[in-house]
Amino acid sequence: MKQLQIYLFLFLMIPLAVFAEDGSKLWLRFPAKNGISTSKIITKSNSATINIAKKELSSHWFGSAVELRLDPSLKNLKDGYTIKSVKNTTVISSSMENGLLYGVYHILRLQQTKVDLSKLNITEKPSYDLRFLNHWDNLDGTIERGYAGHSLWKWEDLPNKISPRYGEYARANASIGINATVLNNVNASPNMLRKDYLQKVKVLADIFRPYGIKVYLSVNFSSPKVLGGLENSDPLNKDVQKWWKDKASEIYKIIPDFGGFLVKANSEGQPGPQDYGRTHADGANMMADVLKPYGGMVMWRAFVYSPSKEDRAKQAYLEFTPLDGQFRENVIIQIKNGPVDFQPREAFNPLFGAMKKTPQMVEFQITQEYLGFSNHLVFLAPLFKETLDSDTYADGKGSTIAKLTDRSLRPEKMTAIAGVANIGEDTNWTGHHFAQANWYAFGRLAWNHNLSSDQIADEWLKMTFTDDQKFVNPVKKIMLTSRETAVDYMMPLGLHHIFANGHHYGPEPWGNYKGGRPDWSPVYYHQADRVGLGFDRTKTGSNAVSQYFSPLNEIYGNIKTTPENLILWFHHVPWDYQMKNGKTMWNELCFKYDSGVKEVRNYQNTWDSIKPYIDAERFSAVQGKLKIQQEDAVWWKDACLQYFQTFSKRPIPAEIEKPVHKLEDLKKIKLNMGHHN
Ligand code: GCV
Repeated sequence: MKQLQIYLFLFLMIPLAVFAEDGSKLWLRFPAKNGISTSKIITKSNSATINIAKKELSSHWFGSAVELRLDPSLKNLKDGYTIKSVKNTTVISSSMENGLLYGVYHILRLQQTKVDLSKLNITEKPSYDLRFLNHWDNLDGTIERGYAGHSLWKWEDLPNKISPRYGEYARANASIGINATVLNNVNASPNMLRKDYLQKVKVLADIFRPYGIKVYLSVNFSSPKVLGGLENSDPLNKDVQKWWKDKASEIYKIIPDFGGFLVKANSEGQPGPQDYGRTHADGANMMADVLKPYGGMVMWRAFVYSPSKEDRAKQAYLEFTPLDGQFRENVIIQIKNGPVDFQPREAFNPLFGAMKKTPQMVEFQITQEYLGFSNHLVFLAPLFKETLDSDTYADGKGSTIAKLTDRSLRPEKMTAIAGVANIGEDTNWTGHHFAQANWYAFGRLAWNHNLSSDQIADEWLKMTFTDDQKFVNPVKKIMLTSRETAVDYMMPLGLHHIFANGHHYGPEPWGNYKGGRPDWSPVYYHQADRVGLGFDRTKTGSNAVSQYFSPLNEIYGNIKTTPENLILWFHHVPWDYQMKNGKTMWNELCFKYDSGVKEVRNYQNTWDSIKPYIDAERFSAVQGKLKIQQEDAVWWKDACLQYFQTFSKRPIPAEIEKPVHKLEDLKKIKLNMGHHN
């Protein structure tokens, strides 16, 4: 009897388990056809990629007949495509098979978001040739700055045991046009290039290939010495050059379409050419030369800063601009959006546009190292767009970072964009259900940087949850304001890097790690004193403003013309400085922190009100995360205002919620989240 009960129980549970809304399906919730007769699919092509396209259509497409047409005359669209309604057929054309697959995902998205499918006339050309995810995954399965569990890549099991998630990962990326992936951490283990690991990488490359995704690796500059037993890794040493040449030949024998290397060199303790008195160009070019015969490329990161007296925000520019024109054709400089490090808000990196002869690409961080990990709901499309739409004035007015990096303003060369992935082995891939939207948004913007944040949020919500406007409208509002809200409760008015040491989760504006590097201490960045708050980067200070093209150098150099959302980034502002709304800087700071907290509470109320429209499981998961976010916002506000008050000596305005924590108690919090800086 007991056994029967157990069987019955199991029997009843199975359907529930199968249909549990655990987020594992991401935005890929195309309705299943379940026996409904399939639409006609016409194509002359036959390949693994086309088979995937056909399978997606036969499983999920309810519309008219579809023709997949390879058309060499569309070469100028690269892996873009056209979609046209011709009589009763939807014709997808591209000069490349990947393009046809992207076209299929496009019409499935239109179907899912209930767009009229009868008169389609669409032309899509990607903004960037290479649309990268960068995984900071270590070979031991941990992920640097990963908040969604361990790595997807099961190096111990490979090459023999294959996780079904490798294919699901490739499919999700293809559905948004991501076509390149760097599998391992930029703090790279030399072992990544060992023969046994390359055999494992090959298995992943084989799975990703039909989805149009190429594999790249981060490499450790000291590999010849550490792995090859050479005396050094000097890029001008012939033995070192030969080692890399042989390694490239070995890699391409195993993975013929291998993409190339991503390199973090002479940065945060990583080895690099400067260890031997050589330049970044010497190092990058040596690697570029060995990859060139195979069509491979080098992405050389500009995230460098040494423990010098110079303002950290100036260093990448100082090191890289003198090297302009010295890099090989197949080198591209990969530059973080801001000059410090993925802060909630930074001025854009002045290196963009400043190297006129060298291709440059943007690196964004999708994983929320500085934005509440996978606990806070922060939709990043507005942050990405803020950078891309920034006018550098490098080639005159209108020289936005988007137009410089997609090379619409400069002679054609390869173009790329990268996002540091937020993906792990968590069932829902990204920890927070809404963090999936950041993976999605990055992919969509890499494909088309002209899309609006609104459109991306709208698509994603409809695909991931429901198209019921009673859900979409209020929740979209949360998404679109969420980044500014996080800035308000963490670091308003241009404050930056006042995070707790190491893990970067909570506030630690009092952090002053004597003996360590000054630029790893929050007090270095906020410079609070009796007079005021903020980092003077004008002529009287570090003069970082001089790295911007005119008129930005003058605009940022003048406190009156600096946008107020960056005022503490560029200026040391007196506590009583009058802001545009008439408040003193101190009072404005108080109101900003307070409004951040209030906004999160509004999000909670909104979220509670949409309960009827979505599944209980994801509803309560997000509800729980919002609760944490609200508590964290209060923590940020109480810590920062009470700490800065010890300098401002001014009262917190009466209209503002009184602090609920004591500063001494907050100073004692030490989260055990590890990490070095
Ligand atoms: C991969 C920041 C992060 C580091 C990261 C580094 C980088 O400093 O805290 O974890 O290392 O950026 O981008 O190289």
